[in-house]
Amino acid sequence: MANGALLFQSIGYPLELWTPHLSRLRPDLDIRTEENPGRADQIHYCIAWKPKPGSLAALPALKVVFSMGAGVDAIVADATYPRHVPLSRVVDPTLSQSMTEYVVMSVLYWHRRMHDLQSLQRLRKWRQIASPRAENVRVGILGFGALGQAAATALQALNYRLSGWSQTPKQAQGVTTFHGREGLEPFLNQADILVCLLPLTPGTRGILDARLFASLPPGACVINAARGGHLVEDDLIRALDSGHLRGATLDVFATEPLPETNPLWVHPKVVVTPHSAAATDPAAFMAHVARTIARVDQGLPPENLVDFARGY
Ligand code: NDP
Ligand code: OXD
Repeated sequence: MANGALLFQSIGYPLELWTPHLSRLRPDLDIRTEENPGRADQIHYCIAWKPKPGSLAALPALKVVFSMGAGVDAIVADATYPRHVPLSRVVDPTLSQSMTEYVVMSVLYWHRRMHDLQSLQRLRKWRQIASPRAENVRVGILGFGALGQAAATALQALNYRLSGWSQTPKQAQGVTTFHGREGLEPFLNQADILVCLLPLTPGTRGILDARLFASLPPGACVINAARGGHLVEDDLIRALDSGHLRGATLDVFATEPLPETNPLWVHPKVVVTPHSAAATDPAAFMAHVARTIARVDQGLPPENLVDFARGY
């Protein structure tokens, strides 16, 4: 019998999609929900996505918090988060695969002028549009971590010219790497298609702004699959309307769901998707939770720990 309960908190998804996977792996685990949390001092593990501020601080016996997503900004933003409790995030091949699919789809869409071809189809116009060869298209990945590196590997197989930007120096075969603030400008200057896969932290909030867009080559395209807080929406609209940027694919927004009145919905150079680039796979996530609980029971540290000083 596990000597502590697990609480599902504010996950925003139907629980029945998730709990059976964990119950199968750990039938002994006392799984509780927000509706019936029981005694707070019995809860050792908590699964959270966008927890109410203060709610984790109210659990005095917590050993680990599991973020249901790769991005932990909504959890780390809670100033009352009990920092002595390790926060474990999702790093998983199924998530990397989904994000890779989204990034490859979006890069090909802008590279192969799909947006223009669809406009021509609506006008019943038979006109061919040439695209450069992939080896002449420079794709820059802003945030060269678990997801960025997985996407880069797939894009390399299609012959794109890859670069990556990270906080610390990185080496990756066939990828030109840049890091830190001083590496940002040269990285941007050579990115025909920019893919944002950064975590949202005080250092990256609002990074996709007028200054950054001005540093991209004319005709560049932007793909944001990270967080809406990275993007200054008005700056993007201005850069698109001026013709400096050719197009944008946006999966994430400052306000989600994207309000009906938001001009991005109908902008002729924007593709909107509803935060669906890469969803956490319930079976894979619960396998990670069960594995981590087993590790903690053996006195080992949890996997995929968030560094609170860095914020990701
Ligand atoms: P990682 O932590 O593995 O990678 C983050 C990368 O960003 C690292 O390379 C890191 O540098 C870099 N980075 C962070 N801060 C800075 C900075 N200030 N300057 C330069 N580089 C920086 O994260 P993941 O790849 O797992 O996930 C990335 C994000 O994708 C998540 O935080 C989440 O917001 C988003 N996401 C979106 C989904 C969707 O459906 N739209 C689904 C899943 C995730 P270094 O390597 O040096 O630490
Ligand atoms: C995540 C997400 O961070 O789904 O995993 O956005």
